[in-house]
Amino acid sequence: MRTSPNIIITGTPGVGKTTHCEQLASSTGLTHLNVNKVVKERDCEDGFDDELNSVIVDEDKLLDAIESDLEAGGQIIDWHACDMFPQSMIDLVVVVRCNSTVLYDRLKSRGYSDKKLDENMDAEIMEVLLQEARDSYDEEIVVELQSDDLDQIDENLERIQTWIENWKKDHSE
Ligand code: DAT
Repeated sequence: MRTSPNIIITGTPGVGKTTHCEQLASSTGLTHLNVNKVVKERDCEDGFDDELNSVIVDEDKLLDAIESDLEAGGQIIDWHACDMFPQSMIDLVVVVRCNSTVLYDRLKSRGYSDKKLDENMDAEIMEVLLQEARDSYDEEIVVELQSDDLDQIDENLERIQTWIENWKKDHSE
């Protein structure tokens, strides 16, 4: 049994996943599992999508690479998809959301191509990641948190930290 929870922080690129994960890892001692890094370091790439200018991930390889970490628990998973992780290994799914105008500016400043920018804007407006989370996990463990400004980050972090403390209390022997 895990003594520390596994949490997915998901959402459209640019909403603030990595910012949340880094701060949570430093305040809670849990591990920031940056899937982007794992994909590169553990050779989980399965080609390149030229149109989207992004790596195609071999999900089986990725799952093999992180299986022991998930079993150990205490992982904060930072990834723009959530349906590949086994339900039994996940305790909380946070879908980070962002206002379209704010998100547009963040993605533009990353130098995204028009196509990539449009696709991501559409995904956020159509709530693609929120729907994926709701389709893949029990609704009680899926939480939607807004991340337009710094105050909201603080509020979100406080909520998640409290949730982690309660989870640990509930799961201690
Ligand atoms: P993601 O990991 O979802 O791609 P990120 O954490 O890298 O997103 O954040 C993208 C940029 O936006 C980065 O420069 C930090 C900034 N940012 C994220 N959330 C924010 C917030 N709530 N308020 C202000 N800036 C934020």
